[in-house]
Amino acid sequence: MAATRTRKTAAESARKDGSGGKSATKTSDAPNKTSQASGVVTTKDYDKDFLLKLMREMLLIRRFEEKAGQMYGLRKIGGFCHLYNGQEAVAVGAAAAIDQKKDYVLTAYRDHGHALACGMDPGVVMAELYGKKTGCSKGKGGSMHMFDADRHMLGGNGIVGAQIPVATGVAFKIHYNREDGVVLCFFGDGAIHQGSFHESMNLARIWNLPIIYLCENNHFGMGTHYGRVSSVEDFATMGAAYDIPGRQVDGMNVLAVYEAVSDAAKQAREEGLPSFLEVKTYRYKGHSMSDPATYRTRDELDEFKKQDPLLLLRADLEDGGLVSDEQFGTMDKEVRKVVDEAEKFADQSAEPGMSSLYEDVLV
Ligand SMILES: Cc1ncc(C[n+]2csc(CCOP(=O)(O)OP(=O)(O)O)c2C)c(N)n1
Ligand SMILES: [Mg+2]
Repeated sequence: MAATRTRKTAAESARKDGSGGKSATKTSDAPNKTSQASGVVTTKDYDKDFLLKLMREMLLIRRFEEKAGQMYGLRKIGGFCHLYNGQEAVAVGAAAAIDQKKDYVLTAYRDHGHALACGMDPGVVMAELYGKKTGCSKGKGGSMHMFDADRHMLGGNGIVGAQIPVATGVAFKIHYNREDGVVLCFFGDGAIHQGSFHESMNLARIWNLPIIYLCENNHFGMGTHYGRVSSVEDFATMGAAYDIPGRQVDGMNVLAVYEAVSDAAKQAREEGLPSFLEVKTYRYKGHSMSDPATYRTRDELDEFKKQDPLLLLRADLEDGGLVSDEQFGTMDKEVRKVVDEAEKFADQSAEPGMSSLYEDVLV
């Protein structure tokens, strides 16, 4: 077996700049203080086209989710549906840091944003929401099961934490075949206490697998605040139990996410080491379409919206003279058109035939 054990201590593994070590920032209900405008990470070191690409992708996800919510209300979409509004910077910043030709992405059920950030066609994603046969899972998976083998986007999982051991297996395949890839595994704060997460972290360190465990801490697992169900509030410390560097990241700042995932991917690719990122973000909508989110106050939501990832990046781009109000308006118009066309495509597509009920079913 190629899975040889070449262990390094956490100190040896930690990056020179310290980012591989845990950040001991105390978490709280207050929004993250580091904004794109005032924080460590700024737009000035980045290429304009790259920044505009990040902006457009976040905008596309926001407009797509708004449309999905609207169409759910009109009963065009049925079943489970979990929206990603507020978390756009996480999927976009992370996906921009990997190479999907050789790297892989796995995530949970709140997956529309990840699918779009991975470059999936908005029409195909919307058609899946509509349960149409032109959808990425032929209309039989729905909102929770976005999938695109060509783009190495291996889903979309409805069982909390189920993707974590699967992602670890994909990382083992890369390691075993001596490939150059890295696995980016997203999951929520509600998944962090699943045994499968802890078993996976342990195996990943014993075998030194090239995987990034990325916890999107959006503050809630259904209606429960993470602080009520976790013995530690700083999740980033959890990696230490498995000798895996942990780091806390501002998930409202797309560049902070991009940088953290770039570092982790480099470490995985060059040293074959796993890492763990706790990315602090906030979910604007309820858990799913039926949740009025009465377990939080309007004031709390409004506070987080003040550091909206799109507003912050836009403010930075405008401050730096990289984009004008008018240019932003043009981008928004173009993105809205893409989303309208995606909806039209989904609406006009055919339902899967009855005979397809038995296709792709493993018995
Ligand atoms: C194994 C398992 N237990 C319980 C559920 C029910 N459930 C669905 S979503 C959810 C909360 C998960 O929260 P989190 O991981 O933080 O993801 P988020 O919804 O915030 O994106 C739970 C408990 C489930 N789907 N699977
Ligand atoms: Mg959560």
